[in-house]
Amino acid sequence: MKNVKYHLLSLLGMAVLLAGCGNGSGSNGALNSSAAEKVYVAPGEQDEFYAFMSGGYSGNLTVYGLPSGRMFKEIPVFSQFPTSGYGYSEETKPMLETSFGFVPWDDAHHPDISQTNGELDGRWIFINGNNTPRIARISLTTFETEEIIEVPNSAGNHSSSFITENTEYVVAGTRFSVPIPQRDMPINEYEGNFRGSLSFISVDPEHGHMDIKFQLMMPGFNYDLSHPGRGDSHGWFFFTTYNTEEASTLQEVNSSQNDKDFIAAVNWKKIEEYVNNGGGTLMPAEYAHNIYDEATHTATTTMKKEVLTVDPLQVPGAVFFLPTPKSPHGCDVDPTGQYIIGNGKLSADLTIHSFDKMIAAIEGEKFDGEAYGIPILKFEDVLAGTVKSGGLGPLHTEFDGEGNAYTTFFISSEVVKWKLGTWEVIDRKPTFYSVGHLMIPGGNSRKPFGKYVVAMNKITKDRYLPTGPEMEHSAQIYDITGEKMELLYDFPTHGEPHYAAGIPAEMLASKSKKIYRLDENKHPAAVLDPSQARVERDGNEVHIYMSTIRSHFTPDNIEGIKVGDKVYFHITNHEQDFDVPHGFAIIGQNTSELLIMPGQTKTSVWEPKKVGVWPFYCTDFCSALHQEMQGYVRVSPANSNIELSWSLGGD
Ligand code: K7E
Ligand code: CUA
Repeated sequence: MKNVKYHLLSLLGMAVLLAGCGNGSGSNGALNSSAAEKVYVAPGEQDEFYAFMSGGYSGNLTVYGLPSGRMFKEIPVFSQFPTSGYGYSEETKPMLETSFGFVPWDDAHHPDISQTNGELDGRWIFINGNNTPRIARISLTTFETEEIIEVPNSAGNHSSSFITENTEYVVAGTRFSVPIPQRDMPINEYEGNFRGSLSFISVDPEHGHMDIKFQLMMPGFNYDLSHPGRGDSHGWFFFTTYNTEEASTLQEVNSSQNDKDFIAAVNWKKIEEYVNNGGGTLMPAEYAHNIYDEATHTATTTMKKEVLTVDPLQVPGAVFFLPTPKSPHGCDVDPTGQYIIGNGKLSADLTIHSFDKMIAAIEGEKFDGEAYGIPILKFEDVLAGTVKSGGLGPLHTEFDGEGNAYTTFFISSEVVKWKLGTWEVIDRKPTFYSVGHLMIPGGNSRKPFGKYVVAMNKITKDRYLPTGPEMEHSAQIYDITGEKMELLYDFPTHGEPHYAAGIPAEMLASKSKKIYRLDENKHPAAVLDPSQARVERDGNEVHIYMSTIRSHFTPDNIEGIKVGDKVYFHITNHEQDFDVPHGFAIIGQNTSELLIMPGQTKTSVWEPKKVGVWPFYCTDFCSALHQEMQGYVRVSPANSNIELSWSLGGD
């Protein structure tokens, strides 16, 4: 048995080698012209779908069009982004505050679009920060990050961020179990002492604001991925686990000992009821809650002090374990909510559990022992079927809404299409190479839109012109309208996309915001009329209240600044036309430029270190006279007595 496991592990390692063996030179090498037509979006025409791809280690979210594969935007979420000044401007710095201080980076994995009745509603998209556990909410009107909540008692926030059928909760599970509360203890005392928290974060239906409703304190396994129940299984949430061995060293081997780990089935409705009736224990915890206010264009941080925890043993009938083979990774639920698919990443087969059978087994109290007091259901009692795939290393599954499922295989580098209910394999197509997640627009909802599947590959190698040792990852789009999948196109993606979420363009395009209205600007330092532009000194701090419009800054020349001052440029963009931002940069600035949208106010801090006359300028080519959009700051010695003065345009 052990030999088999080692064999599988070495196969996992071999994927990299396989990828180099040119298994790409086969059937899909030459595309026919009909494939080209299917992805061709003529100049001036628009794509059919938006695709939001997680940025992985970029910490951000990228927006693409399908089928063209054109990248439209990178939305900064967990990482500072000099392109717009996100995380550098005074207004947005609070978005990156945590209980560990300012953390300007994260590893973002799983975007998920808000739902109503199990269907995409296009209001918000959520994404997890894996490393310093956080969940972000991004507006699908402004395409800006509006809120980030830190998740305490979590470490490796990976089985996140997936949402329930009516966006009641965005769910965040810990990948790594840790001591809770955190404390100084020997690592080799992990077993029985570490715990895994599963956080249910409520989402206000009106403004989307998040709040941790409760954290379920589970045994010290690794909670890898999760998905909500839907339809009949609405009210349940499913999490894959691995390292049920609770190994704390050389996990590569030691976490692969058990033939089966679990899918944890959590009846969150039951726990919600328990909590609403006063159940649970408040425990001290420190975590940041950051909210961006669109009216003031400013984010604020609130440090929260406690969190409600729930011991699963206190809520009988709320949590069960479903044995699932081979260190499962993906945990996917089909559009009807009946089937829960566990992809054992060291396996060739897929395990599909039946929700109805699970309920029957629970009602019949047919258990196969327990783990830390949580009942384990019998594998045979909950098994709906097995897909004998013939592939190796299944990771993730999506659905087309026509009764078919599509599963990625990392080791054998392919997407396999199979039928729900009969479990027969219908088609398989190679990917180039080593595919992780895949995405069908709406494929994680009751109503998938079908049409395309996008495979997100981990290894690019020979697909594009080489760019040194580092290459962008490669996505591939397949037409899935026929019985057989057809590879249409490759396109590079930014960072490492893990999951993605797609939505029909028509659901977002018409409501996409074009400008911020100047008359609605509530920023305390906004200059709503150029006549209010001014410079004020307060000790060593100088505040410059500035406005911009094509093609000048008001004021443009400023004197009386001294070395050692801290100079705040509060800049309001007076444009009220779509797509006319102005930029701002000044020599020696230790932050990034700002990109200020029409009607918006942003602030940059500059600490002049050298005497001289220093220019600033607009960084965005905004008009024929953009190159004239500039000004100067005269910086005098610290002991100078030059008075503050500025010019408003007329000399
Ligand atoms: Cu890359 Cu969903 Cu983080 Cu699998 S995860 S690939
Ligand atoms: Cu404003 Cu260039």
